[in-house]
Amino acid sequence: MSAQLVNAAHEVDKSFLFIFGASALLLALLTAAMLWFVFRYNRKRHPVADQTEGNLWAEIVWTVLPTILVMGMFVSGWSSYKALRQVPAGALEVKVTARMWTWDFEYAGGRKSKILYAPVGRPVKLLLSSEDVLHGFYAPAFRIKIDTVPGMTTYAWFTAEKEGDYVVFCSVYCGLQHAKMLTSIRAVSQAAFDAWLAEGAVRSEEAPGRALLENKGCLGCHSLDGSPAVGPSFKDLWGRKVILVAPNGSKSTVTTDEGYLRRAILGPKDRTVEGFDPIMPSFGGQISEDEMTLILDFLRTGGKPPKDGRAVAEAEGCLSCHAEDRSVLVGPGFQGLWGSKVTAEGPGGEHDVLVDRQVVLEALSLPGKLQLKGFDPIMPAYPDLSDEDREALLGWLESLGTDGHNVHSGPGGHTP
Ligand code: HEC
Ligand code: HEC
Ligand SMILES: [Cu+2]
Repeated sequence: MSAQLVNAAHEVDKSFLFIFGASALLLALLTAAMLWFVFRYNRKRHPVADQTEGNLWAEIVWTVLPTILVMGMFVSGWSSYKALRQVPAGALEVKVTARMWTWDFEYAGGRKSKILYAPVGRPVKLLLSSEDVLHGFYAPAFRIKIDTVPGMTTYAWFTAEKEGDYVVFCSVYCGLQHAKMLTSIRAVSQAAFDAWLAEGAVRSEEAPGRALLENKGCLGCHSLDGSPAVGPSFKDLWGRKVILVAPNGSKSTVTTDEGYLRRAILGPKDRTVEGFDPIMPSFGGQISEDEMTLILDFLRTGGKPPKDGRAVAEAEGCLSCHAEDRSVLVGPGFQGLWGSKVTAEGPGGEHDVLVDRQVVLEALSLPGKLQLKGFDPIMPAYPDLSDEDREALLGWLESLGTDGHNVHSGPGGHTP
């Protein structure tokens, strides 16, 4: 045996065949001997039993033969075991993380995936661990089955010889969705693999929120389409009312706003959603603030592209009083408004105000509160804007603003 075996699976097969063959032979011999004794020494042919004591040859044969056989099985088993444990040099390393109830794969360079991509003909070394309980990585096509243990890294390797999809199971009973803890190994040509690896970084940015939920394993327990799963579906999660149950059984109703969702994800949780088991792991320390923003955005918008703020402004009629550029219609032009200083007048006289998120929110809910100098107080209130529309509008205004040196004056005044 050399350390450069192309594929340990063949060694496993050889060993299996040997042991199977030896067992089959033994079974055949024993059955034949048994039948022979039944025939030759039954009561008709052999009414009186012989008493035989101490047959040296028979004792040698039944000691030596089985010993040889068992040693043969050991040697062949050992050689296949060695092949499984000796990873050829130059193997591609992939990090495998098991968690209830999904598999994550991470490649050099940071690309992650939910199914294991492997180039045909190249040995792949798996470095396995678990985030929660004991699982087992079982890929029968490649004759590997190895435990994944929390807090410990185990390894295994394989070489795919043909392109195709090969199933991967979890081999350790690990809870409710154990049977669904499936993934596959997708063997592709080296060229296709390289292309996939290169394209990866770009593609995972397309829907970063969704990719994150997938990478963090959330989608193993939460559905996106409203279908029932281990946890509540993420569909329309934002802003709904949920009933929470405390360990002592008392119930309370909360609205799923940002603060609540943060706590639900980062824990520690003192209450669980009614009708569900308290098995959601707490992700405190595992989710950065940037990632949290992406997740919350995704939960809020359901991954739909954000609404176009300009379209909202048009639909709500803002553009009949406000121009998109700096020109003044009935109200100040939107361009450059955000982030600029405006002069407001009130009972206490004139004062400068910086137009920021707070000011715009107020303009939409209590337009009379801040009265711009030189304009008529006719800006209507928009108390019924949906959160989504309001955020889209704010985003759009912000994108038009912040050059800092704007002067807005009323229709009677002069435009800079
Ligand atoms: C092992 C399964 C599991 C995983 C993994 C999991 N959750 Fe949960 N999650 C649950 C269960 C069960 C509940 C409901 C019980 C409770 O409140 O703890 C829940 C509740 C929640 C809630 C509150 C939902 C509501 O209706 O109030 C949010 C938000 C949430 N999970 C987000 C996440 C996010 C984000 C991730 C990934 C970072 C994640 N979960 C990973 C099982 C899971
Ligand atoms: C009927 C005309 C009219 C419509 C429609 C209108 N505005 Fe105004 N808006 C004004 C006038 C006039 C002012 C300046 C007087 C004032 O401050 O109330 C103003 C002021 C503002 C300001 C400056 C901040 C402030 O508190 O004064 C913002 C921001 C603004 N509007 C945004 C909007 C948005 C967004 C919409 C659409 C959802 C909208 N406006 C619709 C007339 C209008
Ligand atoms: Cu498992």
